[in-house]
Amino acid sequence: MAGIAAVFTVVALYLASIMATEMKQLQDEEANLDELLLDVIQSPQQPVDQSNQIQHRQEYTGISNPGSCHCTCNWYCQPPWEYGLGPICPNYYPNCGKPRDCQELYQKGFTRTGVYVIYPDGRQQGIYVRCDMDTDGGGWTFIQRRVSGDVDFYRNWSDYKQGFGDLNGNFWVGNDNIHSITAQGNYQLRIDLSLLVTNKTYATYSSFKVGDENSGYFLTVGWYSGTAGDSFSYQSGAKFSTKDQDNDIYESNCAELYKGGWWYKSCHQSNLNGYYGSIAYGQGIHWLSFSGYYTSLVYTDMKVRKL
Ligand SMILES: *[C@@H]1O[C@H](CO)[C@@H](O)[C@H](O)[C@H]1NC(C)=O
Ligand SMILES: *[C@@H]1O[C@H](CO)[C@@H](O)[C@H](O)[C@H]1NC(C)=O
Ligand SMILES: [Ca+2]
Repeated sequence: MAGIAAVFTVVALYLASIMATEMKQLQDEEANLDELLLDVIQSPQQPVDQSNQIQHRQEYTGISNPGSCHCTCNWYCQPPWEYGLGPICPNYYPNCGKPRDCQELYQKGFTRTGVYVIYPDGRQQGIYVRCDMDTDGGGWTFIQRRVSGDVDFYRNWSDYKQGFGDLNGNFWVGNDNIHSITAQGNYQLRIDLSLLVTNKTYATYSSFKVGDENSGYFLTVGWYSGTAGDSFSYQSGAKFSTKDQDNDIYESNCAELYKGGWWYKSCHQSNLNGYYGSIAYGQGIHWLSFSGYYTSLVYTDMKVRKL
């Protein structure tokens, strides 16, 4: 009996010593990482490759989502603050302090409507977008806007994929970007429309998602409310089409017939990327329940916000 007890004691002591060594190692690593973090905060300009440490730290603290921000540095107060560009943390946590949409900017105190940089879907490279910080509580990321006929919207697939136009005027933010933004959670869509400068209306959809390019930027939209009437639910379940890529379910090419790029089916009840000012049947900027098919809207915008 005594022999067995002695064996147990020896084994227990051995295990305890291994655990103590491991604890010591972990503590040392933690100290090193804290020093490293201090280093980064104190010398933000140094272009040091710390990808190994980043990975280690993320495993160590259980942070697996690079979009989640667990960094304590106050990047938002650093210039150039207008664009939400943070100079301090990015070397350490690649996406720390990088807003994923306009709502995150709004929540950090950027309450002025205008142009900002966001980093949707864990991207390292930011994109410029326009944020509406005024309408219905603010925090909206614009995906489309028409204010005049200055920008041609009768464009090809690759233009619609990448986006085009002028963020202070008329633009399409790009189908890849719309996909990236709406893939981050449950997004609602708000569409504001004007027929005349004095005749405004709007539509909201509590669910809006656009698939990736392989899906043809497949549209899933639903649950209308508002004052404009519902002229967008009809397009749900459609792929995107352009003059050079006919993905609609009509015998000819809707994008060619109606002069835009859109989620055409057979073909449309709304044509917000149509030809500015056109009074030809179906070719103008239409929202069927508000404008009909012969009057072109003078203003439209489409914007999204996470629910
Ligand atoms: C698409 O249109 C742009 C001009 O808007 C042009 O530069 C580009 O070559 C076109 N791409 C294709 C694949 O036709
Ligand atoms: C606004 O446009 C709608 C749809 O055409 C029309 O029914 C309504 O009378 C207009 N309102 C004003 C104030 O012009
Ligand atoms: Ca077709």
